[in-house]
Amino acid sequence: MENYKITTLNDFIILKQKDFPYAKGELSSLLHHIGTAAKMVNKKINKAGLVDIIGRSGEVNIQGENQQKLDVYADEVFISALLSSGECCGVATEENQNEIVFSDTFASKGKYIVCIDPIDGSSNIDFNVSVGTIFSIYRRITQRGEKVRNEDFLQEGSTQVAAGYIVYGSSTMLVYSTGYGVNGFTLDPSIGEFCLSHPDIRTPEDGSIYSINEGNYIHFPEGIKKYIKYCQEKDEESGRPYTLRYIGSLVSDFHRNLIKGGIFMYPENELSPNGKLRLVYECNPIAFIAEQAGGIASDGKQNILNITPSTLHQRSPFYVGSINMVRKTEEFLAWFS
Ligand code: P6P
Repeated sequence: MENYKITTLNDFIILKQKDFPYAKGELSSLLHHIGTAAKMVNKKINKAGLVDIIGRSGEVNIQGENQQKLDVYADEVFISALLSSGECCGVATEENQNEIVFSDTFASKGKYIVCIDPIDGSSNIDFNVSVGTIFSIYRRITQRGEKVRNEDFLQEGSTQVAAGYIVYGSSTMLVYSTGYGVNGFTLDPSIGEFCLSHPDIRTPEDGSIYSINEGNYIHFPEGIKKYIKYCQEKDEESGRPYTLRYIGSLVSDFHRNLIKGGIFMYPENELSPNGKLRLVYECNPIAFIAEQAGGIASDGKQNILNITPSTLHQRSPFYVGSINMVRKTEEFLAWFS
């Protein structure tokens, strides 16, 4: 008899919960609700060209960026799912200036807070380029039952309880870690379930892909200019020249490099002195996944996960992926700073 055994995301969450004798299912419930919200957003994205969900909402978000209709929809769906989980007492999202406090009695007893970029790369939606959702889960610092406060959302990335992303691409995948390795689930639309497709993802220590927006070359630090030339030199022993792959959607670029090996770079530059990517809800969750898979993430000088955020929307230079490639980049930045 053929083996039709599939492990759905919910099967896996419950299975793994058994590894934690003291787990009461709170984190499991939170992850389950994130999975449900992801399916709802996926449904809209899949019809993006057909229903009135692409294009600008006419609003501008707190980043001063034109809000896409999908940004607004996804923000509302994930916030609503997190509230209904009863395990989350507040959310920080890219679309809102301040953290959202869940003041209802039930939710205010939640043990966790979530930081999320509901749709990363949303400007790509209108051109059918893949986009993603990125999330990060922490235990709250404030007492359960109290109102969540700003400091609950400004914890060092190394204290994350879990992190993950959804990539809405040729297939829709949810990849997450609770600190015990990284696992990937592919959505099977025929049964509406995320099914385990990439168990125990490990990223190669070396890769031959570098991902960076070379259009900003003249604005990069000297060390990054030199590293890009290093990637392009011929050196058979180290497999150079490397291949440049850049989709312009963090989750898609990172996911490809996580599986194949490679480095994603968004440096500080003359136009954006601290880079473009947000520490709290983009860099930290991606860094957590990278490290859990055997990779590393740096701001060019230090491990991203060791930075204590000062503000919700602060940016950071970001170098993430195969450990030997990130370390080489740090060397070039040090040599040529
Ligand atoms: P640039 C998308 O807007 C995003 O936030 C990330 O998903 C992506 O990696 C980056 O910005 C692309 O930025 O400046 O190269 O277009």
